[in-house]
Amino acid sequence: MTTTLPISDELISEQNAKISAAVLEDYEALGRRLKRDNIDIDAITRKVAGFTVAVPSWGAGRGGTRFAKFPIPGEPTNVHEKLEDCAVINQLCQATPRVSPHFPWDKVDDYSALREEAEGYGLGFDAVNSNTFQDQLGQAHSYSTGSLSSTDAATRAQAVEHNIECVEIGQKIGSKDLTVWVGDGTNFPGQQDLGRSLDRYLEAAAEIYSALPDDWRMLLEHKMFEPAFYSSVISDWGSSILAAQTLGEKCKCLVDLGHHAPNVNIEQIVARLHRFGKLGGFHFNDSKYGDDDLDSGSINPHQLFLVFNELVEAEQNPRDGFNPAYMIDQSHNVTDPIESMMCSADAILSAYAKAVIVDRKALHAAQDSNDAMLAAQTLRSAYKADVSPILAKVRMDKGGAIDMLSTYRASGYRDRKAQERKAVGLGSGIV
Ligand SMILES: [Mn+2]
Repeated sequence: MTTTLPISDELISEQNAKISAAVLEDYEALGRRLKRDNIDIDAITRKVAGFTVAVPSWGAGRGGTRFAKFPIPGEPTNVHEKLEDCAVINQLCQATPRVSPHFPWDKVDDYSALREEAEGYGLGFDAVNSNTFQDQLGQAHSYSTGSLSSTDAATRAQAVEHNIECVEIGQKIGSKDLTVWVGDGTNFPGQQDLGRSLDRYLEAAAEIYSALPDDWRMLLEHKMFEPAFYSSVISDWGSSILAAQTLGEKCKCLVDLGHHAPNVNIEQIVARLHRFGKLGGFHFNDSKYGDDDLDSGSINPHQLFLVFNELVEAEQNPRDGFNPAYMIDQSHNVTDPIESMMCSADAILSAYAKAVIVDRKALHAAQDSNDAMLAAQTLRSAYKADVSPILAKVRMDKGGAIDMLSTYRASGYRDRKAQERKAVGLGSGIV
């Protein structure tokens, strides 16, 4: 199949030509600055060029809140259009070559055709996401009583069956991970027995686990609250790691930045999960108050850097293997989702690059000699570095856009799609 990318290469080159000399100038200046600290900028650039993060198929549409969704003209209305938008993101940012699908939202009749369609855009598929947090039309049993932990055996069986179907679909499209997030929980003290509901969850999850192919992983995503507001069955990393350890080797934990109480030390959770070989995935987003699903790095870029500091520490000193599935998981309520995901990929790569230039030897030495200030300043020095010339050069070298936003806007892509695509209906958003 020949590759047809949505944005013309000529436009990208034309836009890049206006600023490529400035990028190279800034890159050289940064190279000289890093060299004084014995850091080889080209080595950092190679690491950044190798870093990728998946985008969620549903992120290509405008999300929404529990209150409203405000669609934009030209928004994707099916998985094919979502793939096309994801292709734009990857073409311009050159860091998001995989799409994480969601079922049943992305169901089609022919999955090998879907895989080929994605490959035509230079895209592959990442973790498959199941959905047992909402009822689908014609579904036999309602998830109003929960899914994997429901008190109703038939509902649990239906949830298990759906997850196994997701694995089967995933095998056809080249995925290797199943991400399981359930909204199961309670709104009233005493509504459910907190111990027995976890028993039911573990028993049902074990059935999914036993259907996993050998080279697959099951990623458990915890979330403190919402939709359940008193208790959630897999509410925190403690419940998640205990469940993952109970289920077995192929079961890992997935950390979503927004799924914790405010001020929780998420970087420490990352380090803990890695310590026990259970860090399987990470969902990037940002938040101010709760599970806000705001754009990565838009509120607290320093926290993102500290998380990456632990991820890079784990990458360089893997204990029991280290191969986390990285994905952007955001809801775009007031922006064009393509713009949001390109800028988020940039924020994520920037945090990664800063974490890579941390002088780890100096950091470990300061830690071992209990020099708190020097340790903190070692991190701070990397955080303060403006790594944008590295990111811009990586994009330029890979054929992406130096200035993603202006190139995307100059392409008129969304306006074209507004003419071609049917309008999206109103409705409430996604969680
Ligand atoms: Mn998530």
